[in-house]
Formats: sequence, structure tokens, C-alpha cells
Amino acid sequence: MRLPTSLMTGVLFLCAVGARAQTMKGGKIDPAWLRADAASKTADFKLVAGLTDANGGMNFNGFSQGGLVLTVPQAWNVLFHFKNEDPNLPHSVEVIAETPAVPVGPVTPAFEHATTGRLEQGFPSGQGADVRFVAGKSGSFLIFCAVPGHGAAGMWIRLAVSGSAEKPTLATTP
Ligand SMILES: [Cu+2]
Repeated sequence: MRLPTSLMTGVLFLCAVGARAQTMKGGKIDPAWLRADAASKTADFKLVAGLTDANGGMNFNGFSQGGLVLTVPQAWNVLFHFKNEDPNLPHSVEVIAETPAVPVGPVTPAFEHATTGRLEQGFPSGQGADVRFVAGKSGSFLIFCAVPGHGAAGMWIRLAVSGSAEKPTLATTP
């Protein structure tokens, strides 16, 4: 028996999605993304939504599912230069408490002002906003896209606020 072409195409598509799912956590860190100013205790982070087409564009700097971790010392100022470079989807950003189930849409940010605004509708391609907040408490947080469904689909990376780190760092997770 010969399988109908449409069914074969569907099977091939599912295989391709499966293969991508295993590698969709991230790519490579560009050292230019993070700048630290010790004098003003500011971590300056270039945060790009949809930098690559990984995870259907639902990524930050090419990473999704917590594949990238930004660590900042507690009490430092954090500045995100957020821009959406995804040609297809709008995106937004907020920092939220770590949670076993990533929220479906906007929630209260973990730090005052730790949001781009326009959380639900997002920013269209080519647009963005600066986000400035103080990392006042230590712990594990998520930098997540609050456009409905995006966070739950894996559009989140991690923010670690550390009581012992001396400078901001970026790292990938296995
Ligand atoms: Cu998004």
C-alpha cells in the first residue's frame, strides 16, 4: 500500500519539528550583549526577541526554554535594551518569579518597572523599549514574553539575582 502524499508530508513535517525541539534551547552567546558598569552598578543587556527563527521566532537572543541565564549581583541596576526583530510575531518582556508552570499571559512583575509595557499586544517587528529596574532581591526569575501563549510555548530565559556574584555574567544552560 502506498501512503497518500499529504500523509507523508505530514509525517516528514512532524519529524522535522521533533528534531528541532531537541536543539531549540539556544545558540551561541555574543559577548557584546552584556556590558557591566561597576561604578554605577549597572548591567546593560541587549535583549532581542526573535533574533533567530529558533522556536518559531519565540526566543530571546536565539534562546528559549531557559537556555540562557543572565546573572546580576543583588542591588544592581538592570537595563534591558529590548527590540523585537521577529518579522512575524509581536513580543513583549517582563521579569517574573520562577514558577513550575510558565504563565499564559501577563502577570505582576517580580520587580517594580521590570516590564516593557504593552505586555499583551507586544511590540511589532522593528520596535522595542528600554526596561530599567533594580534587582532588589536575590533569587531565580524568568525573563518572559507575556504575549498570550508565547511564554508557555518556551519564550523565556532566566535571570539569577545573586548575593555573592561580583559582576554580571551570561551563560548557557545544558
Ligand atoms: Cu513573544
